[in-house]
Amino acid sequence: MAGQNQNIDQLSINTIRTLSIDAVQQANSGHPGTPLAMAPVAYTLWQRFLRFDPDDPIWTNRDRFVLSAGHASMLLYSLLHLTGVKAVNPQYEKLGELSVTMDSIKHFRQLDSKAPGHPEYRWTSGVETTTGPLGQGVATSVGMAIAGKWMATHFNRPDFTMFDYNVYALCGDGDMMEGISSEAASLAGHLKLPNLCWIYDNNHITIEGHTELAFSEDVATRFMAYGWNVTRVGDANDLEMLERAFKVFLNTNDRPTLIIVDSHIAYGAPNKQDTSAAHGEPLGEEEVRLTKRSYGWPEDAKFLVPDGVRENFAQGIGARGRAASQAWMKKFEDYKAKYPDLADHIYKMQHRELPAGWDKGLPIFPADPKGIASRDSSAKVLNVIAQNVPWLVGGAADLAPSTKTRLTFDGAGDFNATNYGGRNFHFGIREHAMCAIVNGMSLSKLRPFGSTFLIFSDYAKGAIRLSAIMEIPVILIFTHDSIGLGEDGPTHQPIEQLPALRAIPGLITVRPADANEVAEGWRVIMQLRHEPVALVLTRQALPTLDRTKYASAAGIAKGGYVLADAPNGKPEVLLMASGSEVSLCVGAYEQLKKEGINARVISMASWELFELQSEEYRQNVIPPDVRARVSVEQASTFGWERFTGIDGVRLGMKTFGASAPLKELLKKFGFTVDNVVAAAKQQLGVVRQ
Ligand SMILES: Cc1ncc(C[n+]2csc(CCOP(=O)(O)OP(=O)(O)O)c2C)c(N)n1
Ligand SMILES: [Mg+2]
Repeated sequence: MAGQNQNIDQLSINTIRTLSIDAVQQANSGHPGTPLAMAPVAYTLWQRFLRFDPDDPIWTNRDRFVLSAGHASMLLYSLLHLTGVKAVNPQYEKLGELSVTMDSIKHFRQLDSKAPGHPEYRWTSGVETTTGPLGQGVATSVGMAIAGKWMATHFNRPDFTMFDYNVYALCGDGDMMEGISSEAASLAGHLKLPNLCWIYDNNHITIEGHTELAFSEDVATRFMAYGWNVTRVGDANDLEMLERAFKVFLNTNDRPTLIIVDSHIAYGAPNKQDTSAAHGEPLGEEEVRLTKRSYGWPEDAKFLVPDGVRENFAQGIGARGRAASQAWMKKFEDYKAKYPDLADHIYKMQHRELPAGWDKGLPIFPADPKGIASRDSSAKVLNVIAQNVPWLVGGAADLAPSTKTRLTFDGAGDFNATNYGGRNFHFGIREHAMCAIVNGMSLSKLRPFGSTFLIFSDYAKGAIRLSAIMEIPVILIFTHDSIGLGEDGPTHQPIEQLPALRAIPGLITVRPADANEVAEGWRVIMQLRHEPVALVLTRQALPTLDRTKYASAAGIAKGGYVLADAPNGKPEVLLMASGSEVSLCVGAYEQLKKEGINARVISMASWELFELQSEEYRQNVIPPDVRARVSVEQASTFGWERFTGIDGVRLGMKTFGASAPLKELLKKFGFTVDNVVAAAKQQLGVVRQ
């Protein structure tokens, strides 16, 4: 029987290892090497340090563990299973059953298993964030650490430490090579986040072979330069040295800690250890047998959990986690009595609810032909809502003066190493890390926003699509949304970015046409609980439409709505646009009206919200029998066919833009009332023939 001559630590570690390789072997797919090597590291952390209650994996003040090396997912599933982590449903209800059952492990990487190829937040309880694209996990962990510090500053009171959790991320060579980890580590060091610990699996192996092929920098020196505390463990199997390293982290109160652990990928596999072959393919039946033999494990046993292993975890992380979470719950009762408002806010945040009066004082903008840029109207609205919602926080990647996302009211303050309660964040020129960090902040239940120019959404795409996969309500504010930005020219003028964002499943794009659509758009955005948003705004002024003459901006809640209609309600031609081009359509509508042509203007601010509406509503807005259709948008026309039909006209950008004043660009690229009128007439001609 396994374990007769192994102490319980070793037995538990080898259980993690053998479960992992058995699952990979059964799936005939996956990554066995790193779970074998890192099992002692993860074990030491979970069993001896992590304050995490397996019965309550969403306990607010739990320590977070992020497996940034997402390919080593079986390491995490083995831990979730053996520690008995319970499932929680999307309504935050604890279900009593295991998050990862043995059956899930036996069905690793199979349809509907709670043990998918890479760890997926929302799908498997206990997974703190979705990882797999290397670098995302570590960058996201910085957002979790930031949120921990912000919440501690905002909510803790003398005698009431409601927030003091730590964030641990396990990463590998791939994470270290990805640029996003450098962005994130640089900011974490600058912010001196003492609650953040990265563990670097320094195994010198990636897919193509030895890291000598492409990676020779001195990681320790690099992190010291970032201002991190760096410590080393020379042998991943040395539990006492690992314990010492975690204590160093816990005793370091003025900066983040990097623990560099030297390890051997596929430790114990006689023919695969230290080779890249152990990274991405199953060991093979024979090698699995030999590996088990090297551990003193029964060679033919599969998915074996020896007696005493579950009990060991229950006595370690289980007992410590439960005691900590129950003490917290008890303290929270007293806190509630003493600070009912703060306690109410903690509860609401955790459930992604809004505080009472969150939309109080939302501005209404009077009609104004000169108008206001949507970035400016958004600034006004954001600053009202942020005063009502204390945990609405965020910032920009060094562009706040341009994106107008600064919170300017009294007491908003700046988040920095000497003020973890500030609400304005300076992410620096690090768009990709910014979006991963806001993901981490959102996963910790702040309501974060990040902003930059729309063009640079490309730099952040890897993190943005994870917001959507995870279904978390981050708010991304993208300004300078078209050639309308003018002189900065083609490098700064977005063309394909809007369609690219619209192509991300689950991401809601909102491109308001005027100031009142901005205000109503924010009203919709704030109420989203599981959808990320890209709010797309202009640099240039947009006329504020006269809403006594045209339909109410509240229509934006439905994504697309009839803004101006044919007097008899029977349009001959549909003019559709989003954002800055809506007023162009209104101009064309007025001109067509004078000529006796019945047009309808549709503001299509959010394709995704529009598509959520009933078929009846959508057909009321876009009547199927009205075939004369024109779309206008200062972007690639890609995708507008869905609204215009293939026989409609799509006015848009077929090339990159140019550097010139806005007026000249509009003429050069054809965004004029005359062109919209001509397109409408051409459409009517085509249909009438
Ligand atoms: C952004 C990104 N690029 C590429 C990959 C594909 N990939 C998965 S694992 C891996 C190698 C990772 O090496 P390392 O981090 O050292 O992990 P180890 O093999 O040591 O476990 C690569 C290239 C990925 N998952 N994410
Ligand atoms: Mg490696």
